[in-house]
Amino acid sequence: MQTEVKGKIAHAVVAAVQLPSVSDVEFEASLAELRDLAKTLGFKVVHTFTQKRTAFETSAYLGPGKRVEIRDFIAGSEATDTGNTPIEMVFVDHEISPSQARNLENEVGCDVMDRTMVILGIFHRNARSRAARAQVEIARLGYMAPRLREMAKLAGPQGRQRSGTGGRGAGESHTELDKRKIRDRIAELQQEIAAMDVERKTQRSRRQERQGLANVALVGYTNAGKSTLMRALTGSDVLVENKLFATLDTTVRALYPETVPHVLVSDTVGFIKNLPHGLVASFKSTLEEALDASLLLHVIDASDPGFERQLEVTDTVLAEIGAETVPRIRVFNKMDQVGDASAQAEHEAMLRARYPDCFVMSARHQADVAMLHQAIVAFFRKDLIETELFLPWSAQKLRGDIFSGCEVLEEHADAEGAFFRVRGTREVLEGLTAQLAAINNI
Ligand SMILES: Nc1nc2c(ncn2[C@@H]2O[C@H](COP(=O)(O)OP(=O)(O)OP(=O)(O)O)[C@@H](O)[C@H]2O)c(=O)[nH]1
Ligand SMILES: [Mg+2]
Repeated sequence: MQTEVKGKIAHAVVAAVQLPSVSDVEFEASLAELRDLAKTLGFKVVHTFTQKRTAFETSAYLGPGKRVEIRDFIAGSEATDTGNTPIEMVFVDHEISPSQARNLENEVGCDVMDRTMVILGIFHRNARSRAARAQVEIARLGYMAPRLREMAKLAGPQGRQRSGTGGRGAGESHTELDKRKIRDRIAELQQEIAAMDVERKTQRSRRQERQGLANVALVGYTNAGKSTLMRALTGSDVLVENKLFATLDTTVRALYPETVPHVLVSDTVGFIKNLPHGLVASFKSTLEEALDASLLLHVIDASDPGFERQLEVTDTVLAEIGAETVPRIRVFNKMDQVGDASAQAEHEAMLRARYPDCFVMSARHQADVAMLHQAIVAFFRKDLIETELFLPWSAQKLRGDIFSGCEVLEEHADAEGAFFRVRGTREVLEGLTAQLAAINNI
């Protein structure tokens, strides 16, 4: 996307209608988020236009007076003698129809992008892997498909006349053809994704087969600090950026320093309010990692004034994918950004009162990260049991499995074999006992 004009960052304005059902706080939070999204796309938002209406204006989303106001503002920015940077884009905080977008563009005299297009644009730009790219393309095609007919209608009265004659007019068949092409392409991409899913499931079950692996998934609103925590908890170098939707693929790493049981941490795609429907659907498979997890770390940016709304959005999406029953720890992050020490203490007290058992921390403080590490380990250790195993000399090949899957508390040997007192998960211990029984029966 062209966002640089003569070495300067492209300027833009935001415009939005406030419907009666939307509170001022909610409205302001949504606008602030749209400005962040615009920034992520590389624009500088220099002005915000708002308007209270009982409904969106049918032809061009905003009422006529507001349209003129924006047109004048944009025309003023283009006046060569002022040294101003011209406005390149109007961002609209709702999903609007193509005809509304076209009419608005014509009237204000610059390009218009709605919220859905902005999010799709960011996803498109940030998608790295084959799977993420295919998922984003499906969502983009899905966004375009229902708009083709309307776009054809906009082509003028001729197209309508032809299709009105009873037979299939040129305009109509063109739309149909494009629609079919889109359908075919979506089907093709879905097949690709299905194949990748099979691969991913195999990898996943292989991971689970490797004894005693426990899974934690980091979930939460975009920019909450999930990848930063992933880095801190696993010593890995996953992508961290002060941008929305920096992460689109799930990455999995082992908790470091290593623990018994071994814990795998996955980083997931961030959530946002009004995530375009196509994206929710396409990213479900990514989010399914969260379903497989035994523990969710729900990361929340405690320094964001709209954190409660973000928390609710995440809870809702998790419920939608059926993950509401997975145990979770709420992690309020970025506490270092919450004012001075007394403001931080006050905020922390409020959070602890409202969300019992939550974690309040900063990913930038090593001591906090170490405590979270401990809390994760404690969660998995509470299910550990102790038992004794006897390994005859003939079964020494299981020795490696014992050491990798359990914590060995004691070991001694005699002429027959080795005794172990071990601590591990029920599944691992049952697995080992079954293997030992099989060996002893041979
Ligand atoms: N001050 C402060 N900044 C933090 C903290 N944790 C993360 N950040 C910053 O917040 C920004 C976003 O962090 P990420 O880890 O990329 O966030 P994310 O949740 O993975 O975001 P998406 O991948 O977009 O969903 C980065 O600039 C981080 O450096 C924290 O505890 N304190
Ligand atoms: Mg991330």
